[in-house]
Amino acid sequence: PQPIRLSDYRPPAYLIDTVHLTFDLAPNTTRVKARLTIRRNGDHAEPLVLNGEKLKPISVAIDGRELAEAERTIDAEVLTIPNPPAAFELATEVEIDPENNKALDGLYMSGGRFCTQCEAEGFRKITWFADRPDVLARYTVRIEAPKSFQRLLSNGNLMEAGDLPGGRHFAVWNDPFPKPCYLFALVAGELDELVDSLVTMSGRTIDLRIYVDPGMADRATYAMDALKRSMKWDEEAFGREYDLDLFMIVAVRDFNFGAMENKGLNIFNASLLLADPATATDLDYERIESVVAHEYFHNWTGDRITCRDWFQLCLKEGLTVFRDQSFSADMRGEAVQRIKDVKALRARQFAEDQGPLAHPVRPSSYLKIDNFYTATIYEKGAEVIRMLRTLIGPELFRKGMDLYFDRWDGHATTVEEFIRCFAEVSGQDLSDFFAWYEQAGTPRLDLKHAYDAAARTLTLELSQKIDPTPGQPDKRPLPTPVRVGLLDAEGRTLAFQRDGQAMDETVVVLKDAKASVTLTDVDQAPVVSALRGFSAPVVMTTDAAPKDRYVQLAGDPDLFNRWEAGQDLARDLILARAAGKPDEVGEERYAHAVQRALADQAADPAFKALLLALPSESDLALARQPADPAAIHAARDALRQRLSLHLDEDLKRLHIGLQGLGDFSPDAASAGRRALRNAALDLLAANPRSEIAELADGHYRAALNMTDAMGGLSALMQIGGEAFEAALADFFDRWKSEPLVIDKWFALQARDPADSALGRVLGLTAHPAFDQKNPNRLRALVSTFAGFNPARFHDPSGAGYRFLADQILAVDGFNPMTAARLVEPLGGWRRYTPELGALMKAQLQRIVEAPGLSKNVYELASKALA
Ligand code: B3K
Ligand code: ZN
Repeated sequence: PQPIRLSDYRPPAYLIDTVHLTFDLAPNTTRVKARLTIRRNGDHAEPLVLNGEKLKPISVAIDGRELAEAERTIDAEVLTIPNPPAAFELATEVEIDPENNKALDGLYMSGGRFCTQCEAEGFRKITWFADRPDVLARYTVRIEAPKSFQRLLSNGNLMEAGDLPGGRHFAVWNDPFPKPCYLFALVAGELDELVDSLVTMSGRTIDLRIYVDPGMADRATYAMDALKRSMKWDEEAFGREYDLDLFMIVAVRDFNFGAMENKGLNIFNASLLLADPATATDLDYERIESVVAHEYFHNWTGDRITCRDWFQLCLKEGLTVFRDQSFSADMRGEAVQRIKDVKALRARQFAEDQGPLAHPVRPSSYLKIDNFYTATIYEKGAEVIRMLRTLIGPELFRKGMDLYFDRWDGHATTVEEFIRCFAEVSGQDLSDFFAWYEQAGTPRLDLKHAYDAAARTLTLELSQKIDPTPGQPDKRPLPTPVRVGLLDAEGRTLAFQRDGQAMDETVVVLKDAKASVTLTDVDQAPVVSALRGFSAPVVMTTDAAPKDRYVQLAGDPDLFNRWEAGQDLARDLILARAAGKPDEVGEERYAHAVQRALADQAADPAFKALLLALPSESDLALARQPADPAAIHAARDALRQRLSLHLDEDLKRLHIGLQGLGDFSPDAASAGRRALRNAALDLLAANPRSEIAELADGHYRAALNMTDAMGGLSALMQIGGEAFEAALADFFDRWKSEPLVIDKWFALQARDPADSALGRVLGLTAHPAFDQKNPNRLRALVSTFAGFNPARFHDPSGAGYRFLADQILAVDGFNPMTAARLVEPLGGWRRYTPELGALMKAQLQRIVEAPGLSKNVYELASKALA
């Protein structure tokens, strides 16, 4: 297969100004009529080529005249019309089969309802169209269906609705804002409605509606609340007001990813929309809040201003993630949010960036764009924007955003044009900065410090290095902002001067491969607190002694670095033990420091919960190679046991003291207390004694909400045995009619590191509730196992790898997009011991050689092998 390249971009040969669609909905035989007003773009004699896949042609007419077969050609991918007029109306009719569309791309059915997913290239499975993001049109959509499909929804405003003969009805929608076809949406079916409204900053009243499965409207109240807060926040933080009179969200059960920002009609995976205390955890609430915000924020960064081509994906995704992270920080506290975002970045993006699937934030070629909805484009894309704001400052950043909105509203544009806005408002040359978009790989930054007591100066020597990544052997230095503060031996802020200015904190920008900065007026040999707030997405090494980390863990005013110091200490201790050189004294000292940090009355419980969690096994596997997952697991467990013993009294006290009283509230403070209480139980379970087994069982049985129920169940899982089996059975029985809760039941077992768990996981594919066709269920078992259970996934027999490959190949037969998203865990094969690496590689080879493989899976599996 031939890759598509950024350098091959050409403006569209024809533009489409208006689109009239008529849907006659039927599960197996939906008819789609399209009337497109088309005009030639520039002076040329090129044919009109429209995308169309899996469409049964009924008719093709230009300006009312049906085209003869010789006047057009139709193949499996395109409709071609040579020599069309300069401006004309194209009328087509096709038939499609939504019910048998198990790829969940285009128009398909979920739970007996019609729904769509068009990004990136699903619209071509609905009708013939220029399926590219730089063709913007105004849409009018008429939907006709039997009345059993109660709600008929599409983008924009409802113009007309009514009855038709034969028990049928119709609705007509008009979207006044020009949009690319990937933002088209249609939903039809029986749905309950939650209604609310919001008055915008200019005094307009917006009608807000969330549609969910019958009986579930109560579970949408939190999403509605998050939507209203998002709308207000975007007005305050970015001056962005909502534009249509109506904003709708629909929840569906079968969805390939999280949610979709279709104009005025967002479609969500039900798992990211529905919540109540009994069925959703605090983490679910947190994700719902952030994804509702993310999709809403796309209205400006994505919909009003969209991407010229799919290489520019980060233009809308990185920016919108940056916006949703900023929103969540305002809702839930900056430090805690930042720590969580960085943990996710390291877990997903760093692994990607250091392996065969590494690609730049703006890639330059692809086979299937669906494969590029990655942590690099989303999360690293957001980090790049965050650095931009750090480099030019928040005021100029906001000015640049205003200019961007002003200049590009209603258009499809590029990352260059976006960056140009900030260069203009700041007067800075940002051409070097642009390399962050073009260069893959995680920079490695090293910091050395030298204090001169006589001169009272501190010299910081910074250097950076980026390893080669596929297709990019040589790297240039990247302008990297490093936020730095100094602490005295007691952890108090130590003021200093830079360029004659007194300050507590400064941003050193490392522009070249090396830089040296001298701070003056430094009273004593300081502890250097560098890369505060994780000011750049790099791996940093320093010459700091462990004692400096202890000072930071005890009191760095930068809470990110306070947490990071604990992680660094724990990582070194675990890796030393995994290498057969345990540092028992260091482990005791660490446990003692954590104990003191826990005792800090001023600290936020959510922060303390994060402090209690050791670096993840995958994080540790990245830190030293070749990685031996079994040794890492055992070493991490040993440190957990030591912490558990050392903190026994404290943990028990926390567990009792934080017991929730009164009604459940999903707010951040309450969630933080639950998080700390469950983290305490989790750590207690690392050192199982009968009293702890009873405590965990009691915790599970007394749980009044899903957060605590899962906390109890997961502690019982660590302990194992009959109490766990009984609770697991009880949980299934209690929740068997709630698909989102049963997903948790599968995911929990997939995470079980016990030796016996591999057999259980393999067996669960035969469970009557397992369903490969439902992406949530599939991911609950398969992705959780491959991504979050390194001890069992990397079983020396290779059975874990074989299991993953079996699932990929089976799912690829009907849903290539979702199958491809399962490939990544095998991509790390070079990082593991040679024995494991060979077994992983063998499964990748088996995948690549499988007959009839999709382009999606082929692209990732072949790159992973290369
Ligand atoms: N834009 C969608 C993702 C679509 C994925 C297509 N393969 C959701 C989001 O990022 O908001
Ligand atoms: Zn997005």
